[in-house]
Amino acid sequence: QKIVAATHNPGKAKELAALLDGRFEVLAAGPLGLPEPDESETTFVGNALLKARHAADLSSEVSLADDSGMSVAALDGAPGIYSARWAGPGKDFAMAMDKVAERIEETGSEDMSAWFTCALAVAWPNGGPAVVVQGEVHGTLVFPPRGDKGFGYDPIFVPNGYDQTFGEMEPHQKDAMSHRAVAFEKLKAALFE
Ligand code: ITT
Repeated sequence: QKIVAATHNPGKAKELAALLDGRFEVLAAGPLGLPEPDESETTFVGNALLKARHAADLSSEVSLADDSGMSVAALDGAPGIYSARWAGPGKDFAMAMDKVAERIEETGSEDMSAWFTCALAVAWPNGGPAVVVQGEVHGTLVFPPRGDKGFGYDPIFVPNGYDQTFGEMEPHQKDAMSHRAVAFEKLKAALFE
């Protein structure tokens, strides 16, 4: 069975392929030449559904999309669905992580709690109902950033119960308990149980 991974983010594509664990032939959106849709929805679930539907319609293959982001308690949940956009067109996450630190400092809050959210959506090319699920992982932010094994905001996020940031963990450790892994378990339950 083929599946289109409807993402243009290589960090995500790698984690999704690891979670799918060879059970599907994964076709990547980039090499397929699928354009990136405008993420016009206001929730993770809405944007995941939009991206999965868009890829399924264009590729005529079953498509899996991921919409995700990091939310900071002291910033009332920002950057949230705007996590990618905080890094700008140059995808500068060092700058985005600095911005998170600065914004928290401006609030005067000492609350460093944050969480990652991942919505995963699967859509079929015939336009049937899509399936969507959402997973979260909670943790604490640390500055300066630590580790270069992950992507995005991984170097500033320490999941609860661990000492290392997502950026310091081995990929298999992150893949065992991340927001993406939690969502993936729910997706399997929704599709196959
Ligand atoms: P696609 O829409 O093509 O999938 P994107 O990077 O634009 O790629 P999103 O709109 O879902 O994807 O933005 C999610 C951003 O949130 C992403 O760019 C990361 O910076 C951040 N993010 C999501 N999951 C993450 C993770 O596991 N670790 C670190 N940062 C993550």
